[in-house]
Amino acid sequence: AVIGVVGLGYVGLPLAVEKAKAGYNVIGFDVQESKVDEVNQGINYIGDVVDEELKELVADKKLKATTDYSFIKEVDAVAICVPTPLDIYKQPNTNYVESSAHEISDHIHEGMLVVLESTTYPGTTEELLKPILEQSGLNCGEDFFLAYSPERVDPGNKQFKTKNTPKVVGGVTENCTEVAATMYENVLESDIHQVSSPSVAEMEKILENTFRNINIGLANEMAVLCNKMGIDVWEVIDAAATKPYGFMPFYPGPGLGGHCIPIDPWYLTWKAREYNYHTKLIETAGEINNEMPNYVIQRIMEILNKEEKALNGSNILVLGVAYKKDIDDYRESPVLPILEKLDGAGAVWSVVDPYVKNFKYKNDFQSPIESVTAEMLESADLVLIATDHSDFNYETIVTHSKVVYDTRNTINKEIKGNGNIHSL
Ligand code: SAJ
Repeated sequence: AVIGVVGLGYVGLPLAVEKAKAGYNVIGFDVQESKVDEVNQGINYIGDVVDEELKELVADKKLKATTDYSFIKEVDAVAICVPTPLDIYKQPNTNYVESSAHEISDHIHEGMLVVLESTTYPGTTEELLKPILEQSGLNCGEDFFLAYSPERVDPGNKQFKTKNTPKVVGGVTENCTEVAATMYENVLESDIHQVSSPSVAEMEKILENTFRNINIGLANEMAVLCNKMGIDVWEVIDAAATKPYGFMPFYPGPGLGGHCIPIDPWYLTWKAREYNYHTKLIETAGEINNEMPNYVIQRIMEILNKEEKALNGSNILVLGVAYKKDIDDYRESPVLPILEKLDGAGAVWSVVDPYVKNFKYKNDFQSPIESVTAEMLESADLVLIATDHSDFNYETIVTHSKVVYDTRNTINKEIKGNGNIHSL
């Protein structure tokens, strides 16, 4: 059988590789020529995909990529794995989903299975996708099958990958669910959990990520309060985590990054308005998380004041710009607003990141310094640990820095500084 994957990013490329490894012939579709070319040369641009596997699958003609969506007519099943971002008004932008649906609708044929994997508001599959696909004249549930199955890719997670992470599947009709579940059973080793509709599957994904967003917001609120009360919030969380049931630790940080957790809850907030419902908890957690960059700047000012220095004119060495440790993705990274606020306060900053090769800052690109040196540490008025990459040598950092502001609690207790380490 031939399977199509539309969107060759963090979700689509690993999925395409797994489907090819399961024995399907896979055609990957992407609008970006560069991604298509790299896949066809066996070059993987996603850390989680193993180079050799991709090379082999491409060489064996099990996997190819194209920008020509007319090849959709050759596939028996197609998974849509395109971005679902927010626009500047925090409104859902489903343009990529819609344009993919129109391409598929132009080339859909009898018996085809279409699965939407992108995280989106409940109702997208049945209200948005289904009508576009039925413009082909084919009927959903009879002539073609349509389901929603959320992706659960955790970039950088060594234990849970596409292949062994349980999958939820909800079809428009019973047989849509069956057909979609069967396809995933042939591709994945993990449990395939069937639900009664696409809306249930869409909503459960939003619940997963909103759960994280809100609990991180709670951790951040605790951090701000504990700082005022002179209580070590990290010690508090570790103590709470000794509870063996009913508690799960989340940690405070400089803010919420990534292309999912800060974004997905707002898809629900937007849809809830259609039902005259105000998602107060989601919005409050969002305000708390979005306030963290300001909190970081305020703490930096406090710490510099103790050294009788103003932030204005100070040299700030920022360690890490990626939105979380040991990955190269800086989308929505809280470090970006932190840099803007440092600029606004007249500070001089430079960024070190061993993973992120360059990042878009205001209207141009910045290239982070690959690795940190003793000289850089010594010449900084304050060293900000923004991303707790494993590659940083925290011993060296503490030894050579005048002042360290560790927003990730990475410096473990063994590394005794000269009292120059400040926590979030
Ligand atoms: N963060 C905190 N405190 C925490 C956990 C995370 O501040 O306790 C921050 C991180 O630094 C990061 C952001 O939140 O900036 C998001 O981190 P994340 O760990 O949720 O990672 P993502 O966004 O790469 O991937 C998540 C997946 N991660 C986990 O469940 C651990 C999962 O929720 C989804 O599969 C994925 O989003 C998605 O694509 O929806």
